[in-house]
Amino acid sequence: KISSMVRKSIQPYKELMSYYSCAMMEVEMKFKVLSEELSMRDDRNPIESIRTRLKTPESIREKMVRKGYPLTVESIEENLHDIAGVRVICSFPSDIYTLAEALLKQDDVRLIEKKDYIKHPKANGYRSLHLIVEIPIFLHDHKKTMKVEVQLRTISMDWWASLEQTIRYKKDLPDSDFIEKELNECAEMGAAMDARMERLYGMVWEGNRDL
Ligand code: 0O2
Repeated sequence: KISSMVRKSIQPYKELMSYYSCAMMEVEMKFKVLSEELSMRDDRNPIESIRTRLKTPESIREKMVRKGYPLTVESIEENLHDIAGVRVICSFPSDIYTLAEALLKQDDVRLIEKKDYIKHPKANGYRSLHLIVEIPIFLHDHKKTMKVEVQLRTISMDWWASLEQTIRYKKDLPDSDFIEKELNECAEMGAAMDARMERLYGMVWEGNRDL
C-alpha cells in the first residue's frame, strides 16, 4: 500500500522528466539536421559532437533549495530552465553563431533567454553561448511546450570548462586571485588559438585552396 502511494506521488515528477527528455531529443535532432545540411554546403561538419544530459534529482533538489523555491513539480517546471541540457561542440567560433541563428529562426523555437559568455566571458574566463529555448513536444493527445538549455562552445572552450570543473567549479575552495588569473590566462590562450585556427581555415579554404 505504501509503495503504491509512493509510486503515485512520484508519477508526476517522472512524467515531467520524460517530457524534458523528449524535448532534449527534439533539440538534438534539430542540430543533427543542421549539421547534415551545413556539411553538404561547406564540405565540413560545423559540429564536432553533441552531448545531452538531464539534471539529476539531487542536482534539481539542490538548486531549488539554494534558490528558495518550493519543491513541487509545478515549481520545478516554472523555475528551473536547465533541466534538459544540450551541449553542442563546434569547430570554429563562427559556427556557434551560425548554428544559434539557424536554430532560433525555426518557427517552433522560442528564445527565452540568451547569455553570451563568449562576448562577455565570466571572471574566471568561462566562455560559451547559452540559450534557453522553448519548443513544443507532440504527445499522443496533446502538445506541451518545454524549456531546454543549449550551450554552444568550441572544442577549446569545452576543454577549458571541463578542466576548470575538475580543478575548481563548485568545490569549496577559498576565492583565490591566483587561481582565477591562471584560469583566465588559459581561457584567453584557448580563445587566441580558436581565432588563429579559424583564420587559417579561412586562408586555406576561402582564399587560395592550393596554399
Ligand atoms: P552542469 O553539471 O553542467 O549541469 P546557476 O545554474 O544557478 O549556477 P545560471 O545563471 O542558471 O546559474 O546558469 P549559467 O551561469 O547561465 O550557466 C550554468 C551552466 O553553465 C552550468 O551548469 C555549467 O554547465 C556552465 N557553467 C557556467 N559557469 C561555468 C564555469 O565557470 N565553469 C564551468 N566549467 N562551467 C560553467 P551547472 O548546472 O552548474 O552544471
